[in-house]
Amino acid sequence: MYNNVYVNEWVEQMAKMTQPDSIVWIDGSEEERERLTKQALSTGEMIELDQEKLPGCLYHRTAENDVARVEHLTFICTEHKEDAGPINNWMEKSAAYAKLGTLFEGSMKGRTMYVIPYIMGPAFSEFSKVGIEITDSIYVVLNMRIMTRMGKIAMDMLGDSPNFIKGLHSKGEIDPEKRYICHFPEDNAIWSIGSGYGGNVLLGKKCFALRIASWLGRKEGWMAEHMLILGVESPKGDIQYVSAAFPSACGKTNLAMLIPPEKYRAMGYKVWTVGDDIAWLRIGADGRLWAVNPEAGFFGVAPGTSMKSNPNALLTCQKNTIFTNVVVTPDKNVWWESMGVDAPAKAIDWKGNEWTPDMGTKGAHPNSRFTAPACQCPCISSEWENPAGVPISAIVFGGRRAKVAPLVYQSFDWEHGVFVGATMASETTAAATGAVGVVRRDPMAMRPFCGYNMGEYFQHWLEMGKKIPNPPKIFNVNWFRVDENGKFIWPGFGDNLRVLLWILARCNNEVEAVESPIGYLPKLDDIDLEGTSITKEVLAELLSIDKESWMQEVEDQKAHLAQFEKLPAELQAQYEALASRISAM
Ligand code: OXD
Ligand code: MN
Repeated sequence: MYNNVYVNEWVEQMAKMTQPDSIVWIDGSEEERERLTKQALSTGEMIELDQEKLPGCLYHRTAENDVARVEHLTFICTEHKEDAGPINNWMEKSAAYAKLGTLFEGSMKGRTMYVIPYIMGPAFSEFSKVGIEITDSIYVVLNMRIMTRMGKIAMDMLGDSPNFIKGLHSKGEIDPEKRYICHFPEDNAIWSIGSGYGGNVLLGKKCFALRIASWLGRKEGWMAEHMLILGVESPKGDIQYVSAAFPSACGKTNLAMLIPPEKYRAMGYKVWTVGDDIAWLRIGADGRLWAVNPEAGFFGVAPGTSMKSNPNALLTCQKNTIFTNVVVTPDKNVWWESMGVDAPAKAIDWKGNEWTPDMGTKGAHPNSRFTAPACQCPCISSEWENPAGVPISAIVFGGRRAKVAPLVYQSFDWEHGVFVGATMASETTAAATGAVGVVRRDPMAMRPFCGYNMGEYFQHWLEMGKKIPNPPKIFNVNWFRVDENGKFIWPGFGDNLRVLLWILARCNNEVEAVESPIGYLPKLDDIDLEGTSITKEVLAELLSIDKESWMQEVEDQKAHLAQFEKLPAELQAQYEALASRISAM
């Protein structure tokens, strides 16, 4: 037990409801890690991997019915529906407590309750906040050790304050019919039951650092965003920081860990990772917007991660990593689809069954993951734990658009940039189930993660813009335009640095731009193509704006914006201005 009476009282109440056999207070020590690991290995909850090849690495398999975030079972629970808004699932607060209360009643009987104090953000930073997660899963404890700063340090930061986020998790029966991920932003509380999968149960991540934090950010004048943060170091040694929001499956982790093309490496350019998923942003004393990564680890998707697509991610997870739902080889190594190495002749798949590559089934679940400490990343920024954060020069939005969006454009100003973010969209790919090419609007990539009414969220963005004396410039990128054969035109990956350099040149007022109906476009000479197979003509194609496609885009945006009864008037005006610029083309 720790000394904080508010924590102790709450833990006692939760224990009364869930009735665990015992309570373990997590301190974050090495001795504790060893003890819990041993215990998890003895019950089979974790499997030890080859400790020579993968020192400190463990493996876990979730239930087959429990492999991803469950948006349809995720709720914002407030007193009034309008506070959750039109996009979120809503449950009335007391009804939600009652409904989940019956599921939590006695759910930890025969189990141990672990109490995990943790910090989101660097310890003792002005940005940072403390949470306590109660869980009956050792897997959760071991993952939270990687993803957050946890244990005694969090209680030292909390002191005797009542200001902590109360997270309650129980695996319950791992039954999709009895699975709920509920957020109570009015009470700083999260209740999650019936799942053992990361995004639903590592409550510091999506539940706290995005849903609850976005609510707190609005109340307290800061922002919690689904954004990577990276630094670009020039040959002169100065570093400028960019934050970027893309929907899932658009390459956020890859961009955060970008390796510059050969030519740029030779010149001395470097890219440094501050974060790959979440940014907390505040206005600094110097009038700029500053950001921290609230997390301490990466919870990355394994399939597709290779020495070609993202060597830095692969190198990050060579030790002290928890792998979930990938393939385990007979010599206790890991494998996944598109890892860039041959499939093992015979192995155990994510379901725990014998598997051979010719079976026609995937060995690793498409959403299988690695949980790895950020400090192990070869390109981790020296500033990643700076309590003051890093100053953001540019905010970048983006998505997968086969035709409509150009490679890059700059918004006219902050307000227009908020409109660009609010109408952001991505098209479904053949890799996902369902129809191909369906446009899903995902404002600021926050559709599944905004903890309150999205109309008010847009308003908050507008208010922040008025309060930041020297705001970042806002851009939109699209790495995914295709040619008439459906092939990507832009090479992507490391070559995306060429676009980032134009973005930074614009922030530094070093290059002019071409005004277009949708925003400022690069001049053809201002994106360096040397070392690529892209010609000026192809670049012109990548930057072209097709009137017909944009007429359709504007129509689609209209329907999207119409669902927000609290849409700020500024965004409606931005919409009308865009529509008339397009029709005048
Ligand atoms: C994630 C997600 O896991 O956005 O980061 O789904
Ligand atoms: Mn994410």
